[in-house]
Amino acid sequence: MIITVKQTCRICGNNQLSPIFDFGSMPPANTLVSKSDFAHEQPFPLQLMACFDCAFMQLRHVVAPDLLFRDYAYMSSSSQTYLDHFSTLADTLITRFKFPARSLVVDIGSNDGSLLKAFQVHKMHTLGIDPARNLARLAAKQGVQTVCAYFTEPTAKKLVQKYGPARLITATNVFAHIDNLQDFLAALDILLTKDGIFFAQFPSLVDLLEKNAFDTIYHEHLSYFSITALKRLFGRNHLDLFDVDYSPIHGGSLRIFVQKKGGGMKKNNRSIHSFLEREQQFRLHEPKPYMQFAQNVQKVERNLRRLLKKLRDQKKKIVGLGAPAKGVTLINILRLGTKEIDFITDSTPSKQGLYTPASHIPIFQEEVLRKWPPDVGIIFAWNFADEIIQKTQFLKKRGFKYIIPVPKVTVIS
Ligand code: JHZ
Repeated sequence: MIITVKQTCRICGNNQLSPIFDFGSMPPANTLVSKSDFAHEQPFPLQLMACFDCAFMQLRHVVAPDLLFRDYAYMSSSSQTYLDHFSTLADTLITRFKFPARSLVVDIGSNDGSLLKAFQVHKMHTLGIDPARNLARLAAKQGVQTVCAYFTEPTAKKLVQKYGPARLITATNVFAHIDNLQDFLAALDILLTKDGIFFAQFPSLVDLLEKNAFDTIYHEHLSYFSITALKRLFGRNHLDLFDVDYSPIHGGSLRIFVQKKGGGMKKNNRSIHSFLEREQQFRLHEPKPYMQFAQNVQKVERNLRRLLKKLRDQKKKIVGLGAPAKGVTLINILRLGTKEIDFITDSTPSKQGLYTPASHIPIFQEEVLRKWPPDVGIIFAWNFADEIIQKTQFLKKRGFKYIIPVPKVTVIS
């Protein structure tokens, strides 16, 4: 089955989910295409639902994971900011939990191995798990042993037999991709040592709604988590959420620390409560913030479309800076194409030479900005705006303008 409908809440089973926004039919955001693919592209519905009981959002449709993840365009190493972030994250986890050298660290959704490389600096044994064949091969070539698989209960059984249990399991920007959370948590229970730690990082629901990051809603992201929802989820699965903190990465991410029930880590009640309180104050249990969000989405759609038309009428050359999954989502929500955007640049070699799905805007390497200098650049990778602006200072001499699309359309000269 290529697509299934998820009628009930992934956390609590509630079958009274409320529709929040219908983005229409959209191609998968990370599936960049070549000319020969144009005739075979397949869009899928993208509809957002909320469970007010759990303070949680999920997609109504689940696209078969093999279609999204077996050949994956996104690479963690494509931004220096992100590499630095991983390096700090590894330092922080090693310092806090004092894992002995050569402890096993497993990264789920290990991508090109960027995070595990940062653990190797600390003399940890590392093992990556990722379903993307292209990335598993690439990571292995660079010295990061990677098993090409989804993290499920049967996979965890095989891994624990072959490699032994892990002291630390990490999952950065993976948890929202999992359809069957119960199976994922059962797999964790199998692979973690008794005193092991599970660390996950993923975009925060409050931040998504507050900062209007609607472009981060795409088929890969099945779930949009709050701490309220996660506390419920872990409580029911013999796991203990013992700490929570926050990182500004990717527009605002939650970081959770989990151990097996009865594990030795002291609960940071103060921090957990402060997150729960923030969610309560934001009224995540009520329709209001979700309805406000839906209005904000429409406002950005209107304003960006109007601005692009005005600039095009003035014969401005407009390009996209970065071709992240969220940029593809934004382009397709607004039904933009080469009429509005001449081309996009991206630092990831495997994205260069391809086209955005459905909208067919070409993606080039960043060096073309010197050869074909534009008048306006939309920073699709707005989470790395500082890095991109810094890198493209040479454009500013000519009165160049940047557009940042969210939380509201902003022009920077
Ligand atoms: P970036 C990814 O989403 C994918 P994306 C994933 N689905 C997920 O969950 C989220 O992260 C959280 C380019 N770039 O990291 C590189 C430049 O071209 O925002 C990347 O293609 N020049 C796992 O795809 C893109 O922008 C630059 O100077 O939305 C950034 O993608 C820089 C800094 C980046 O993730």
